[in-house]
Amino acid sequence: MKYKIKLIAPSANRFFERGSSKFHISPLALAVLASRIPEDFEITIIDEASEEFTLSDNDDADIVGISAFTANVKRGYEIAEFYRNRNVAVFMGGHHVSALPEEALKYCDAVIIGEGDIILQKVLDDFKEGKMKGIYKAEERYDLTEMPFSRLDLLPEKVNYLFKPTIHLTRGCPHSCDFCCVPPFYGRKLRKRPADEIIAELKHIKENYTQESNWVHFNDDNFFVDKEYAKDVLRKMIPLDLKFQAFAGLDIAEDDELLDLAKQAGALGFYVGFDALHSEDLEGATKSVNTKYNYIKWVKKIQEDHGIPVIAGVVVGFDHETKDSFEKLYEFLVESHVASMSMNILYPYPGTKLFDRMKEQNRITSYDWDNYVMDGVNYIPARMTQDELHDGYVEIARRFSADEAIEERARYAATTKMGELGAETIRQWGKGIKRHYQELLMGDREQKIKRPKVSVDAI
Ligand code: B12
Ligand code: SF4
Repeated sequence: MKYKIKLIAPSANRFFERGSSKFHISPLALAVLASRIPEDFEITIIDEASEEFTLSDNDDADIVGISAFTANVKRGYEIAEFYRNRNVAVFMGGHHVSALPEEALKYCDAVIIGEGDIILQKVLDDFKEGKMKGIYKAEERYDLTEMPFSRLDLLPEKVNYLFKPTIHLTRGCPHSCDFCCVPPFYGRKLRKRPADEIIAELKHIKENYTQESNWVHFNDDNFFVDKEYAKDVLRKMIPLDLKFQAFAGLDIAEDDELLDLAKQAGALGFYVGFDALHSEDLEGATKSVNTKYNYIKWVKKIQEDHGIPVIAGVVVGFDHETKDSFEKLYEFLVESHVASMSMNILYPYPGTKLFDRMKEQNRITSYDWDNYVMDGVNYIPARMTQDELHDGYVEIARRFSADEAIEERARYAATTKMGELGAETIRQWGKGIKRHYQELLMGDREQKIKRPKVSVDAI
């Protein structure tokens, strides 16, 4: 008889201040971990934010594994306690519990710190012997060779995921942005899957999961850190006839060969983090258009010369910013003609240098992880109030997702190498961000959570 293992990605109690807990993002971590589970286990993956799932006394799981980041960890703890109270073995992993394992251990039997791929075997062996308990730490970094194909077949079929199917090629990041969990978690050395192994998995994905769209999403923080490696992968991807999106740094604009290859390999858009290039000096980072990196020129190069739309990854709330910074940011978004935007308020996530610094400065205003919603403010900004930060964020979102603004971007795209396809993609993305920002953020501002009213004088 097989052991029944349930891998759960909890929903967040809410993802937005207004309380929505639906957010359709496929949990790649669980599909990757499932590929490591031996055959004497029968695996089920539950993605609570996307499918119906009720905690039930009739649940027949023998063991439960829960993946959590900060925004969904409290729901994760509720689920863990539910099973543990019914004598089902429960273990947890992921970014949040890796940073705060002692906190997590109050709710489950075992916590895995770091990458689960290899250590999972030991956890499951201990479970079979009835001794799975305490903290397990992935001591060595996985070199990413001979990685089994992730078990995308176990993800809920009918969900219209924002990104699916997904794959990742690399781990680690040489930069050290102080708000980011990646360097402390994955290390600063970039590790890369062998190109041929990626191509084999991409073929498998194309045959089984892309349907007629041939669409795939790369979940790497930045697919192009090692440009020669990226070129090798891209060259080998061309015959596969895929379409893809990936995260990138703006420095790709300097490499025409790379951009040509990306286009030929099917690049439909790049999420570009506008802070990555300032990683060594975030305090001095500025969203002004006159940075030494000359953002506008580079965005234009990627979009106009190579026909690949850029989605700006923007974080607001850094210490150098004031309430006047929002206008400059919006001007930049308009002048650069970025095709779309993904904007986040700065977060002091546990495990980051930013968290330690803000904690020491007594600037963190909430340790209730349910408040770490996408549009929350959980710290005292240095040069504006919390409300000024939130209002500035909402105002940018409102302007950027207005119909005229979307249409303006689409019209511009049609006049460049992005062409009509780029224009149509921008309209589709526009609908997405409009839904995302306008319905969820602006809908009923009365229901906003009450955050402490703190002024700049308080620090
Ligand atoms: C791609 C990505 C996205 C994409 C797609 C996400 C997806 N789920 O597919 C988008 C852009 C939509 C996104 C959105 C968000 N993201 Co994101 N994202 C990432 C990124 C770059 C890669 C995630 C990934 O797929 N990695 C590949 C998998 C295989 O790795 P993994 O998830 O780390 O899992 C490994 C280990 O963590 C561990 N593990 C994980 N779970 C478990 C469970 C068990 C039981 C065990 C044993 C082990 C284990 O083992 C796995 C294999 O080694 C990471 C950064 C990073 N490199 O991790 C940020 C990251 C996960 N995101 C982050 C955040 C904050 C978010 C948002 C909340 C942002 C926001 N404020 O809007 C949303 C949440 C959306 C959601 N519901 O997932 C943070 C999480 C920090 C935290 N403490 O909460 C990260 C770490 C980036 C950062 N800021 O530092 N994200
Ligand atoms: S460049 Fe991106 S992944 Fe690397 S440390 Fe900075 S934010 Fe994190």
